[in-house]
Amino acid sequence: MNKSNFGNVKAFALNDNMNVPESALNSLRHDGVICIRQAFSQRWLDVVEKGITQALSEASTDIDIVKRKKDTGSFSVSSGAWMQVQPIRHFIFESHLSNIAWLLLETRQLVLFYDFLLIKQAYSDNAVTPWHQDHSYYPLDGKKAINCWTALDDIPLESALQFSKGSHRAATLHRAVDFENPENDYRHARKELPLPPQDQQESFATILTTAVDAGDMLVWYSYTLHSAPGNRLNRRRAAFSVNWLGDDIVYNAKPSLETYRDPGLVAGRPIICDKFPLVRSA
Ligand SMILES: O=C(O)CCC(=O)C(=O)O
Repeated sequence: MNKSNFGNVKAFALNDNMNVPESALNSLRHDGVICIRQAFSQRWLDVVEKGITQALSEASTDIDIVKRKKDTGSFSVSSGAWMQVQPIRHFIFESHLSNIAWLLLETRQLVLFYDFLLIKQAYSDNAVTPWHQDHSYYPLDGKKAINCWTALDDIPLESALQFSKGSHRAATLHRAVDFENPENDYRHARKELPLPPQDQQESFATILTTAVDAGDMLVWYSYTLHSAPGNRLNRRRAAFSVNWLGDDIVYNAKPSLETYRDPGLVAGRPIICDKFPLVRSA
């Protein structure tokens, strides 16, 4: 593989207030992604693991387990487990996570959008995450949306996420692709939007990546293009992410999954409701 256009995601440590330095925000604005080393201690990771056990034993109502052709390992995704699973609520509402999201979103209102669990089991080699923008899946206008993705296992470069540096700054919104089978047309996709580029050597000037340890957190904007390989390791590769919205976000009623909508939402209005609660305001 030609690695000439690869660089490292900039990494930061928490300060004494369990928050990130101003320089982290500057890098996020510029690159569209940052890494916070050891954002969560083992104590918090244990809380998430307890939540995963409950979510996978069918407490979570929005869960999919998929095995790709030729893989021995499956991959599982679950969204919005916080609504049913107490340890997930505990992590989201009681840890320092929302303080970090508050600072990085530069907002006067912080809204919890959804949590997302992604487990690629050992030898799920073909469980590739195609290049995509998270925003393509959202019926939302506005730019203040971030994904706070915490590694639950040590993830070496060969299984690590990759980001197109600065791609959040282009105004382009791409079409949603199918995570479960990237070769299928995604049923909720907006066909009027362009497909995201998949040829990374040709399409991206610089790809940022980094190996992570359990407890490290990547943060990126919903417009940042990113992808990940399948998991060729002989062990699980899992991550838990929490997606937050800021004060410029309004509902646009465009087609999307049930996960991202609620019957009471009105086009052009903020999305705050029981399903997408306001967590903090200035
Ligand atoms: O962890 C991964 O492989 C992909 C995560 C991702 O792309 C996402 O949560 O949007």
